[in-house]
Order: sequence, then C-alpha cells, then structure tokens
Amino acid sequence: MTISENLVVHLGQAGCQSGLACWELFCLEHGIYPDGTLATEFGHTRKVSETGVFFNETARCKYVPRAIFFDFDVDVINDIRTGSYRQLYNLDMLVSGKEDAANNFARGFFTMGREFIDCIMDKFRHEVESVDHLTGLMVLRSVCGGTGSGFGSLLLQKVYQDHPKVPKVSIEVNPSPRLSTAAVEPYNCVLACHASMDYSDVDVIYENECCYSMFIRHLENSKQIWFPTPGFTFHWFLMGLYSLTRGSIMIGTL
Ligand SMILES: Nc1nc2c(ncn2[C@@H]2O[C@H](COP(=O)(O)OP(=O)(O)OP(=O)(O)O)[C@@H](O)[C@H]2O)c(=O)[nH]1
Ligand SMILES: [Mg+2]
Repeated sequence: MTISENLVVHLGQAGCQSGLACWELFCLEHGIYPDGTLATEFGHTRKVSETGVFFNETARCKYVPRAIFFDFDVDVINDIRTGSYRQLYNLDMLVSGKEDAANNFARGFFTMGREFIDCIMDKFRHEVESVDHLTGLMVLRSVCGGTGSGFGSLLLQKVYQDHPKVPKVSIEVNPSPRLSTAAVEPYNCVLACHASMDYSDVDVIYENECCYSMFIRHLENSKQIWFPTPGFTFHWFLMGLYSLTRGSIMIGTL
C-alpha cells in the first residue's frame, strides 16, 4: 500500500481560521499535543504511516502539520503565531502580507497575487520535496473575499501546471444571502468558480447560513436553549469533512 502524504493550504481569513479547527481535530485524532509531541501516555499507538498522512516528523520526534497558511492580512496569521497551537506549526509556513485584498477578486488574482505567488509556490515546493510522493492537496478558503477567491484560484492554476495528476480538493465557504459581509461576495464567488473549475478535482461547499438554519431547526426540535457560534458550526462541518480524508489514511488516496 502506498503511504499517503497530503498537503493542506489555508488561504484568507476563513481558510486560516478553519485551519485552526482543522488541525485541532487532526491532532486529537492522531494523539498529538499542541506542541507537536505524541501523547503516548494515553495509549495512542498510531502507525507512522497514518500520522504521516498530514504530519511531517522532525528529527526531535515532533510532528509538524504539512500545511501552509497565507493571508494578505497580517492579523489572522499573527493570531496563529501567538495562539495556543503556535508551537505546533512550522513558522516558515505562516505567510502574511500587509493589507487584505479588500474583497476584490482582481487584487487577489492579478495585482497583489502576482507579488506573492512565487513566495507561496516556493513554500509549496519545499513541502513537496519533504515527502516521497505528494498524493493530495486540500485548499481551504472562502470564495467570498479577495484572498480566498482570487489568490486561491491563481494558486490552483499554478499547482495544476506543476502537478497535474495530484488530486486537488477545494473546500470553500460560499456567500450566504443574509450573512455576507460584502455586497460583492457573489461576484467573487462566480469569478473564483470560473477561474478554478478546470484545476480542482472536487469542490466541497460550506455555506454559513445553511449551516445555521440546520442548527436552529435541530435546536427547535430538541427544545434546547443554546445557540451555536460561527466557530462551533465550523468545527461541526469539519468533522463531516474529515470523513473525506479517511480514504487517504485507509486506502492511500485522497
Ligand atoms: N464559517 C466561517 N466563515 C467565515 C470565517 N471567516 C470569514 N468567513 C466568511 O468568509 C467571508 C469573507 O471571506 P474572508 O475569508 O474574510 O475573505 P479573505 O479571503 O480573507 O479575503 P480579503 O479579506 O478580501 O483579502 C464572509 O462571508 C464571512 O462570513 C470563519 O472563521 N468561519
Ligand atoms: Mg481577509
């Protein structure tokens, strides 16, 4: 059986924030502490082949997520640099710019995107060289803002040119009619779909409003007095999404 080695790229605010929830979940599943050490005292006996699906092992027996975080805005990446999981990540793979793309697809795809794409592609190549054979790429982003939609599409295009056969899964927050933060979100979404449809193999769509209404419906039925936070709904969505990655652990392909 081929050992599966996947890379996860988190783009923009939604992509990076969901990344935190995502790696928290991966750490729990593989029995890894927030500082990257293996929790052997609880009897976690994961095979190296399983942990290697998403983590690189260092010479000091620490597990480092095979992930790149990028946002044009510095605040979101700074939160990761100073957050409770800061020791887990490779700081070289946390990249930020100075100002966000202002919900503008063109800024992410053309002007600002062109400045950063070589830097991110270098990080990407570095991660690819650290594994024997890259078996899958997951991109987490929202297609509502400028970074996720514009830069995400540019990155998928570049990666496709270098690695056309590597399966690519794009996990996207789509605009919601009432919860959107900018009026241009549907335009960014359409432009991003058009620019990346030929370069990703699977698109998984997450929609905030839809997720909320499912929760509210469930809460009404179960008569519970409790309202989910956006962070909680994302955790819940990622648990469902996590089933996608089971294939790569069990069978070897994403
Ligand atoms: N569920 C969820 N949605 C989010 C989160 N952060 C942002 N969003 C949604 O994503 C959309 C905005 O996209 P962002 O990710 O902030 O945009 P961006 O990719 O950073 O792009 P720019 O800020 O324009 O550079 C809005 O519709 C938000 O509702 C999050 O942590 N969870
Ligand atoms: Mg942003």
